[in-house]
Amino acid sequence: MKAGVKMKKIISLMLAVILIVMAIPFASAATLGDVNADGDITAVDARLILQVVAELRKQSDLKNPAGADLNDDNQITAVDARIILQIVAGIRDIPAEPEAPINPDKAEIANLFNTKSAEIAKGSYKWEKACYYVEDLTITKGSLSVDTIQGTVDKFLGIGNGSGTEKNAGKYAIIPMNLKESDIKNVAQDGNYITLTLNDSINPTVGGDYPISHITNNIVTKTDVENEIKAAISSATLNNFQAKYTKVEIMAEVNGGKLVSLSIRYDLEANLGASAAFITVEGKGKARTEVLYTDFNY
Ligand SMILES: [Ca+2]
Ligand SMILES: [Ca+2]
Repeated sequence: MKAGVKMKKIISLMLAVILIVMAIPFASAATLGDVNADGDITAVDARLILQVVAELRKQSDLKNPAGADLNDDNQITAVDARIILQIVAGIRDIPAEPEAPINPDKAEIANLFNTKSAEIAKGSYKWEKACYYVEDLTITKGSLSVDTIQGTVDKFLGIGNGSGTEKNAGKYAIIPMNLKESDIKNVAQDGNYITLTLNDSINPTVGGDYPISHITNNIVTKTDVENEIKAAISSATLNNFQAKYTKVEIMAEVNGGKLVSLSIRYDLEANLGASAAFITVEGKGKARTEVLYTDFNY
């Protein structure tokens, strides 16, 4: 009898231990990456993260907001969505514990991007861009046809999607970068992925000494806008114009010392005032451009 009681005690103790052991990994594995908290990590979770990145959704609106930062760098970026897609594709394990982010040296990273962009600019590549309004162009004063101004502004901003090879990349072509340590606000590395954010640029020029000018030729200037507006309404003059480039981010995948992919994204906040005859128009808008470069042929 005594042996039986002892055995029962041992079995119940073992059961308790098993239950506790089972409960621990289950709780943590279910949270990271499963942002809609449906118990699975799927492409839906990646899409939700991208919506947060695109500001179409707030992180706090996610059922499991804490599960969105997969690389534990304290920010929600496209890198987190990509990690999910890699998990979904079976080429990456669910991170059991967030890895400590590496904060590489800014000067070193600037040098890496300058060297690598010069290499890939010489070869061939594929590019794909999306440009859309985050905040539509709004006319704050005046009554000149919004459609006319909108159409003109769309054109100079490059609103819409596009893709191709380096031969027709035009202003979206990769340029040998001229990044300086002082351009870089933040840099983070997650395995082969390096993400850096740059400081804002106000009224930059192509090839000028501005953070955005150091990474792309796709710069909108007052002259560009003036020419476009004059082409639409010949009597119009552009009285004032301000282009502010914010949220400038470069992300690259580096493997074996080579660049595998490169993505450049930024917001352009434009304020402009134009007049034609007796009409004065003031407006503002905010567009986001994302360009992804792949298939590098060195
Ligand atoms: Ca999910
Ligand atoms: Ca993150």
